[in-house]
Amino acid sequence: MNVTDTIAAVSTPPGEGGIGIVRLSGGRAIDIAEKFFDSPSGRSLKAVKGRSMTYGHIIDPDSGRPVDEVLVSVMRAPHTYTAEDVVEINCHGGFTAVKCVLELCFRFGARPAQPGEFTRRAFINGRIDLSQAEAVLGVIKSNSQDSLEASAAQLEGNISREISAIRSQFVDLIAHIDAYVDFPDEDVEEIVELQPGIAECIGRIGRLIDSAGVGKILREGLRTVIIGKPNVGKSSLLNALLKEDRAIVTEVPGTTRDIIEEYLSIGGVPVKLMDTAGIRNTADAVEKIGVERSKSLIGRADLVVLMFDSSAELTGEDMSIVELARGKKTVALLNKSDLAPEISEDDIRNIIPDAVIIRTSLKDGTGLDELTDFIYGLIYSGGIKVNSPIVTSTRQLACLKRARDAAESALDTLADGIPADLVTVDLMNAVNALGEITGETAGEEIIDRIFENFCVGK
Ligand SMILES: Nc1nc2c(ncn2[C@@H]2O[C@H](COP(=O)(O)OP(=O)(O)OP(=O)(O)O)[C@@H](O)[C@H]2O)c(=O)[nH]1
Ligand SMILES: [Mg+2]
Repeated sequence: MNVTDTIAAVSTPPGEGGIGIVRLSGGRAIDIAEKFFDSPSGRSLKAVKGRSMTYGHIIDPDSGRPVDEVLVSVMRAPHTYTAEDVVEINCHGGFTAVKCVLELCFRFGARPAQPGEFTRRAFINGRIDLSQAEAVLGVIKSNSQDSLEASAAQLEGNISREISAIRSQFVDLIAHIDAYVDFPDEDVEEIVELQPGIAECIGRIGRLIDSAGVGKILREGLRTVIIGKPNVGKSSLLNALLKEDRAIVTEVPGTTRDIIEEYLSIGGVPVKLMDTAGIRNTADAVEKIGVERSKSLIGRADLVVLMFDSSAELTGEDMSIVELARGKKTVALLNKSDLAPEISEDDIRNIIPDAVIIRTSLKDGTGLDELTDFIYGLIYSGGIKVNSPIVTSTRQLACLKRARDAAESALDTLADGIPADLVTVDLMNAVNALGEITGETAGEEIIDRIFENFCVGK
């Protein structure tokens, strides 16, 4: 790729909007924009130093016809998104004006940007590393407050800094071994010191690997299935959490016949919430299919919300639903707690010994805060906080696992009494695997694959 050419694309989503932005980046960006920009004050874009916004009109120089009234941002290299000269033309939102301005950019020498090419240039020009480039995508795609916060922290460099720190620790160890091999007599006892250093790096990598579980949930949402026999209040729970009447709620058992799926944010955590058909033995063909589907969802759930109607005695149906959730992370809700109780918490503990039990009433909102706290605590366990480095990319996770394997193999090599210089091979593998995360050692193919996921204009 020729980094010195100038690229252009529409950076706002297609369709009608308040404004539409055409973005140019590269050595000729300002020059090209100047060709069809006219400022009433006569101000030249080329005169801009640093960053500035100028009011004016886009005029097609060949026909002399006005295209749009615009505000043009000129941002001089290197303090820009791509680290090159960048021009952003703020047109009135709408398909035609934006398209005409883009065509003018092409006519005067820019070429169409490829998906993610602006961000790719930021990477190539060293303004951000690969992990930060991936975070840009994370920010765009984030679906809750917490996933945004994790991606924003990654964009700001929290993963990069941790990776670089571990990587340089490995590099120090390699330098240490090299010195030992070159001058064996001087530091003989020092070679033993390698073990704690490597073990410490493995621990740090392990913490990042552990965070990927949270990362996956922040990316995809916590898969949560509400199950229970008919009429216990499953759809009422979905509606209460969504704060809207999404699912039909009636006093007729068997109201919900299909799976209702909604994304929502519970305490900042993205949750994919599924309301299911009440599970019971039934002859109704439609209901039977619904019940079968609920069963298969349970298998893939991260969390099962098991609901009981606390105003009625436990039945055989409740028991068989409890069996379906065995082995899954479960929270038991004793719903309809506003009515006279027929089931106690001990009754639930007898059938689910380690159950987390919450009393709820969807009539008056009791227990919803407790459920929110439970979900939050479920995700941020083991010392992982929303602002600690959270690995949200499967690619980064794979690199971390390779780095850990290599470091563990180095420990094995040391333990086997194999010459120290052979340990450096393993440690180099670890260094390279970590370098793939930030991009120092990532090949063109990996880089291509990352930017393929971006949209044009980003
Ligand atoms: N008193 C009281 N009634 C409730 C509560 N939660 C739900 N209900 C009522 O219970 C009935 C059934 O509620 P749904 O939310 O439709 O129950 P469901 O589990 O989705 O039922 P199916 O879809 O038939 O399986 C409705 O009349 C609700 O108004 C509660 O906490 N207290
Ligand atoms: Mg229902």
